Amino acid sequence: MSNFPKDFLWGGAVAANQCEGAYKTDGKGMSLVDILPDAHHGRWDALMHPKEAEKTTYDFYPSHESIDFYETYEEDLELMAEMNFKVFRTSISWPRIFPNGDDLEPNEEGLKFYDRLFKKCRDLGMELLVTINHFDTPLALFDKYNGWENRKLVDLYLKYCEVLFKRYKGIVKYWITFNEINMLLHIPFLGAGMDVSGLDENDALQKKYQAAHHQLVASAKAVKMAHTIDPDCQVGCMLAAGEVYPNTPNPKDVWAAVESNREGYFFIDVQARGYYPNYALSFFDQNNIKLEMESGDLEALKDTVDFVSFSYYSSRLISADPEVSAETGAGNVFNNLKNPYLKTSSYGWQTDGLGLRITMNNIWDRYQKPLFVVENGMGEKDVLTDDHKVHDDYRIEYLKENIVEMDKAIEDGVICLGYTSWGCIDLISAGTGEMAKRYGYIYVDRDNDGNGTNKRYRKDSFDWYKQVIKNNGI
Ligand code: BGP
Repeated sequence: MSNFPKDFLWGGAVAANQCEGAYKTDGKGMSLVDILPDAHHGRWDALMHPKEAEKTTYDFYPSHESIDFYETYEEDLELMAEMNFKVFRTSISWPRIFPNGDDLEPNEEGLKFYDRLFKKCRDLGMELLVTINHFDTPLALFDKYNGWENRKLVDLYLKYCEVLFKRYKGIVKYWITFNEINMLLHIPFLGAGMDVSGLDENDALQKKYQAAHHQLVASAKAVKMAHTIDPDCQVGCMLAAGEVYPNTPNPKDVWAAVESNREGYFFIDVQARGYYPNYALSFFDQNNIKLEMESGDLEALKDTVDFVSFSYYSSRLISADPEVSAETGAGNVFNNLKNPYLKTSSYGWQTDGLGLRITMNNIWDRYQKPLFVVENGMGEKDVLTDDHKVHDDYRIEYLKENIVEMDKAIEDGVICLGYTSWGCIDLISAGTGEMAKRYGYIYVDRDNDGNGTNKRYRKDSFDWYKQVIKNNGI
């Protein structure tokens, strides 16, 4: 017996910009990520976290075609239904709906794509979990306003939300306002469509927290709007989670971990509790950060989310000692230390199933709102054999370890709505821009240079996950 409730939502997750391709089709405008190929020698490098820019290889970023999900979604969703998916997480591409971000009317052709996609999901018996903004703010809003630094984005985002909530009332049951909202502090270009390069640390912090305030207000107003338009839908926030452990029992390391954990929780504290936490107000004071607010903002923040969703790939490790911290390992954007107790993938990401249980318990204890694990998985360079098989036992092992610990977290008393593992079908990696870093149960025959048949093949993990869902987690 497992502890998963019988209506637990098993499924998988993708994001529009990493799988749809068709980047100019049917009136779509350019998004932040669509400029990557051109920007390799210019803008993009400047906008990345310097450490990330060094190690990434953006020679070819096939986001323009990606895996052509725009064309192949029917076949792909059927494969997901074959795995018994109860829910499918995707995002809506904002510039498909508002190509310039501030257009007067939405782009009907863009909406029609999501009409078809969502209908297919529902016909196959899958609920929809939809991220409203997943790293692809319209490029025009970056050029015109420097993204979320500008208050104007709040209204433009809400206009976009209103179109979605009205059109997909009764169709989309679960919404997420922003993908990994705390990433704004680490990758402000992707997270908030803004450039803070060249600024000193304090000015950059000021701008990032101002943008954060705008997103937090926009998110809270979106929650209220969604509930008014469709009282049956649920709206969540999303954290790039992963408990930060202290490197040693030295209280200085423990305190560094407390502060690092708070940096992420800051966003969710506001979205799930409805007000700025004291530690944040004090941090703003100490760093001379002055948030510009409009009257009514603090009141608006009181509309809190229905559930707390998060991505979890691994735990993190921190030291207060600058010399130790210099030896940062790889991982999901945050430069964390390598934990000697954990296994490491070829991409340097570590596996910590128990860390998922710890993270879930901590988030649950902090907010007492239902959780949703909306990203988890292992990115590896898979090999397609001559007979079109992929023996990804390493992925099965990773997922098994995480699912077993999620089961224990539920036994601990955590309420969790569902689990959508990341990149259920191979897609473009957000962090490396590669096709080769694969997370899927479904292999897509396309390489980093865009070569291949683009055919889909079931990996070993496909059959394994199908059984996991069938047996509700056993
Ligand atoms: C998360 C993003 C996803 C996804 C994932 C894996 O931060 O929300 O978009 O890509 O990380 O990261 P990567 O693609 O870099 O392996």
